[in-house]
Amino acid sequence: MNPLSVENFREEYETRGFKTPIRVLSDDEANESRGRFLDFYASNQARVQALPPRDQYVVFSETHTSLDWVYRIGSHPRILDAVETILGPNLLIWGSRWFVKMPGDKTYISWHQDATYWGMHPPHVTTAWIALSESNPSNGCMRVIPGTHRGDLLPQRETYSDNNALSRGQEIAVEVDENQAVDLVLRPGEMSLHDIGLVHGSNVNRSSNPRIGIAFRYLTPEVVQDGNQRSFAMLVRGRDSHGHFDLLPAPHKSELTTGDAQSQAIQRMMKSVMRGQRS
Ligand SMILES: O=C(O)CCC(=O)C(=O)O
Repeated sequence: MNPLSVENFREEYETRGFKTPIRVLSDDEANESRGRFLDFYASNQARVQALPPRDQYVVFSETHTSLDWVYRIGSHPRILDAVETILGPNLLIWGSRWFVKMPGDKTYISWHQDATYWGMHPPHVTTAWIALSESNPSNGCMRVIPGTHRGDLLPQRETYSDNNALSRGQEIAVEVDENQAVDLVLRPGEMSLHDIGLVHGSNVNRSSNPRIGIAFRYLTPEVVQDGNQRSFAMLVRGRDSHGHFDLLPAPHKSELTTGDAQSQAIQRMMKSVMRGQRS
């Protein structure tokens, strides 16, 4: 990107709280990753279908810590270039989560702000949501309320609703003006970036096409997370001279095995859910 485009990119993100669409994967890369995801989904389908959407994070979270092909998506140079434009040259992946809505699923995601639960200071955190299928209003694309990252955090309540893909069914407890909502329509291989404070959510998939995407949470090494327990992260660009997170190595396996890094990562994540910091 030339310096003027970098400036415009950052200005748009800072003003609206998001930037979209950004082409990051080629068609071949997106097809290959979707194929790998569908194999992963098929081998975990029984487990996924036995769980309400609220609990499916145990299968869909933190796979970048144990699956090499997921790690390759999160460390893709074009994704990191865009994230670097927002956060600067030193980048950690703190978490990842597949957000999947197959046709017929009742899964939705209530309006929420990530910052309420993650306890990150300073809030130098952005999410890259990468589409591996079409993502549009009919199959329940992500929706955002522009500019909401700039105000105070809104009150949220926990509903523990089964069909809400957030682990505690957390939702904003005041009225959200849906007339302001923007649909983040993405083609396979495109992504959006959103700020940790932005109000966002998504509706049920009412189409006959799957909606498949993965969200990576990036932060800068100076960020500190509230709480006594150290969290983990992966350094994907630059260096970490702060040491606030336990750094995990890149994975080398293409399939999950019992006792691997993902299980440990999820155990830690569940502890932070219990203390109220994770979605
Ligand atoms: O996938 C969605 O519709 C919502 C994703 C989300 O809540 C997030 O990435 O923080």
